[in-house]
Amino acid sequence: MLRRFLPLFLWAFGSLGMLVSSVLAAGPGPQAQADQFLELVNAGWQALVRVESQAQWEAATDVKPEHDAAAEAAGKARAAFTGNPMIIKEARALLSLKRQLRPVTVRQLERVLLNAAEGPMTNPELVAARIAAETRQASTLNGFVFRWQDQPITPNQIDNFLQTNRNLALRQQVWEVSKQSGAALQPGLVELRSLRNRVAQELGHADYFALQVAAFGMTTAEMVDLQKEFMRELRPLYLQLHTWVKHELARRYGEPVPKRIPAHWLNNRWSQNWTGLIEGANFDDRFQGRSPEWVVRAAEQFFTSLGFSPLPDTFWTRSDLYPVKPGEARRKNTHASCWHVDLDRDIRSLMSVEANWQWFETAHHELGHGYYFMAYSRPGVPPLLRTGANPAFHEGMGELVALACGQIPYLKTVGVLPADFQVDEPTFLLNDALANSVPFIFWSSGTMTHWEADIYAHQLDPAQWNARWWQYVRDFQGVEPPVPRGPGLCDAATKTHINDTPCYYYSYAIATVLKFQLHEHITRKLLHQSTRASNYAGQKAAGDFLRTLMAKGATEDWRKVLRDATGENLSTRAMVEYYRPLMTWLQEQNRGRQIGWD
Ligand code: X8Z
Ligand code: ZN
Repeated sequence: MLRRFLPLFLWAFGSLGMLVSSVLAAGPGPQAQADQFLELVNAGWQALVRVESQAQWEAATDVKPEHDAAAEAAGKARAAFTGNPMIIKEARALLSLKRQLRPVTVRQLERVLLNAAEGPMTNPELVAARIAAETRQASTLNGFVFRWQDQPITPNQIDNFLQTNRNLALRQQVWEVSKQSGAALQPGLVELRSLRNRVAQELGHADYFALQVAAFGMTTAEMVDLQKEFMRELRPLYLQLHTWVKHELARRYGEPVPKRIPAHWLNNRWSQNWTGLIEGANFDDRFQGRSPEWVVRAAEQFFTSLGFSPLPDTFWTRSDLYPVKPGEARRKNTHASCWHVDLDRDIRSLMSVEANWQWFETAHHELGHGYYFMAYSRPGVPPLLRTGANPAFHEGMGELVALACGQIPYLKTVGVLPADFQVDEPTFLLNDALANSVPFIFWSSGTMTHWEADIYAHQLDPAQWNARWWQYVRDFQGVEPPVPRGPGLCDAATKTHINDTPCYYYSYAIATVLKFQLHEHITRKLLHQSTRASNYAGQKAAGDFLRTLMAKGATEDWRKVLRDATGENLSTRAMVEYYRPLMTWLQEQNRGRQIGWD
């Protein structure tokens, strides 16, 4: 195994030794020293990311012990370079002279330290233990087989069942099946909580949550406060939606109106998106007769019609886009993702696309990442800064495209809806708010962010994890489990990101807020269209705007990127404005009903 990495190691450490000794011997000024140092670190970073991503790709698309072992070895190889004490020392020394350095140099040096903090080789045993535990957890997650009535059932089958079946007793069974993986994942998560925190503390971060929010230039308290602010500003709309939905579902299931919504009444395993509630806005049957391949090609076409180039050929030959075929023994990760394997043109997506609405939106979201990768993979952006302005910008691009591809005039252009399709504005807006945006904020800013802050930053005892999880689901989302969930379960861990993308989920909340700001700017200022009935197809001005924003990568502060693009700071203003007609409609519908659950 190590033979595979040996040439890379020899090159990286040989160069590093020579470089550090030359920098330490009083030589050129700080900028020239930094340029020389960063030339080496950028090259090493790109080479090692490629090797590690390739190994992780194999482990995620074909779960096998030998692939886990290779991913673990590659993770250690990367950390041996990025977390090397010589690199940390040099980056710190140069940053102490930051006033003499160009801003883009400072940004790269700060990134070097953030990367180092993920695997600081000042404590090699700790880093090795973390990488091994991460690999084991990924393997348990990716290889988990859910079972219902003694038969395996895939996540797609669970989702499709909850989307279509109206029998509450069966829904409850399937909902409980969807929680099976939590108990299997809890021991690994307990171990990882401690290892991730200790790794982050090695370079002086308070805990792993603090390390992740440092990529936004924020503290944990600032990030949690921002999420609370989102919820404060959107609460009136959420309470109206919640009230309308519980009355609607009580009618559907012939049950009394509850205070909080039982989780198995909703179609999503975590109640994060409230889909399938509005008859006139269910587009699943519009995909009958179409293939999964058509769905992914349609997502590419969204971008080419805006003037972007087609995806590289290797996207189509190397991606893993469709469910494992029946009878095939291979197990793969079933959550959608997009990968920038070589920080250049090797872009791949891992999905399980079927021809339905959910995968149509998800495929657009994933290609949002893919086109962001391509936009900043250019000579002007050093590999260390080939990432989003912050992680939420990456997700925001995916979410913006998912929003744009769901607008009725666009769907008519691409043939998903017939030209004479009619839907009235409240119905469209109601479905959009429920399925894509408003309950999602109370899940992402509320339950996910607060629970992860509790376990990482506030050291919540594992005996309390499940109770705290459901307390947040009740308090933030107004949802409750159909049956009590005991402390031996770990329902949070059934969510992919809790395991493999920790302390990240607030990025999706920010992305949701951001998508409305970008969408409003594009539709009003550039396309002179209605924000609620727009059509991006063929609009090069929208493509140019997005390309300019994305091509920056992480070379500028995200606050400046946002202000330069839209003229305003991060704000729920555009989101509240988008749903304003819906708020009026809901207040009318809910007249005389008790609003909210308290
Ligand atoms: O995980 C995703 C993407 C991949 S970055 C499919 N999303 C979040 C989720 O599914 O929980 C998109 C929005 C929320
Ligand atoms: Zn994403």
